[in-house]
Amino acid sequence: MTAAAALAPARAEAHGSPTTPISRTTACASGGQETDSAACEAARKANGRSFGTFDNLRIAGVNGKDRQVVPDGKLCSGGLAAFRGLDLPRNDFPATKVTAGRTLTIRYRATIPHAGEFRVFLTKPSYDPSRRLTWADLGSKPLVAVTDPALEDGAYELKAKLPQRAGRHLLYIVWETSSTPDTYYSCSDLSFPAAGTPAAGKPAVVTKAAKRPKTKTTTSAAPAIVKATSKPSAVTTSPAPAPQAIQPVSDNSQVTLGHWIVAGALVVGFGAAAWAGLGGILRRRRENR
Ligand SMILES: [Cu+2]
Repeated sequence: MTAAAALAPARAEAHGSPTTPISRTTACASGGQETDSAACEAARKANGRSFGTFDNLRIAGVNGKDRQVVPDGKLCSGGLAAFRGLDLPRNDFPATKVTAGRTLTIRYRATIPHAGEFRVFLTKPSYDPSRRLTWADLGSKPLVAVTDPALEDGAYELKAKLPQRAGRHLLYIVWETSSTPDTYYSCSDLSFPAAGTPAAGKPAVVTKAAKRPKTKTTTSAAPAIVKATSKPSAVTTSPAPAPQAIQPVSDNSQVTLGHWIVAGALVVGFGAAAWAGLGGILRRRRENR
């Protein structure tokens, strides 16, 4: 890789999003993993423009006032136009199969690590997946809040014990960084066994899940991602709530101070390396032609 490639703007704009359980941005947004799913296609259509990159759903200057800044019905997009398709109340976004009573290991991929606090919310039992997510759906307290968790293989690891739930739910993660002005938001779709399913880990869980149209499970130890391939029965276009005042939000093009520092360090580092190895690089480039 050349110094110029390493300094490409895309790097400086990269930050993070959960990959387990897979978030809607990780699934559908640019650089995502399940972008061909029907939900992602519908989300892209509703978005009316291409998605922002999957790790870049962030708002500057929130300072913990999530509920005042992010409007009800727009929690999954953070109210950002570049992600609004993710607010669609659909039951077929790629979801992760989970079990109540078990501890879920969350992997929050950090394309650029930042110090800060993660607040993990789970929708209440009353949550209706055919309606847009609101703050009231999440209750007042997070399942867990963790400051500066360990970074393992490029992802922050968080653990949350899951309370009793049935069917589709959302895990909403707020990452309020302290080393930049930004707060990151994400929706991860969860699929609990339907109500009345026997206890955790029994084969009945699999049987029940098989009722879902054409599910597909991964073979890794990570929770399986449920991929609904049929058309959803849920309404996909319920109107958004009345617009609310929202503070100016960051856009994809914004590069905050913390990232300038990262970019600056890269410039200095690569500058020194380039200076030291200039002769060698030039020779190699000639040989490569
Ligand atoms: Cu960042």
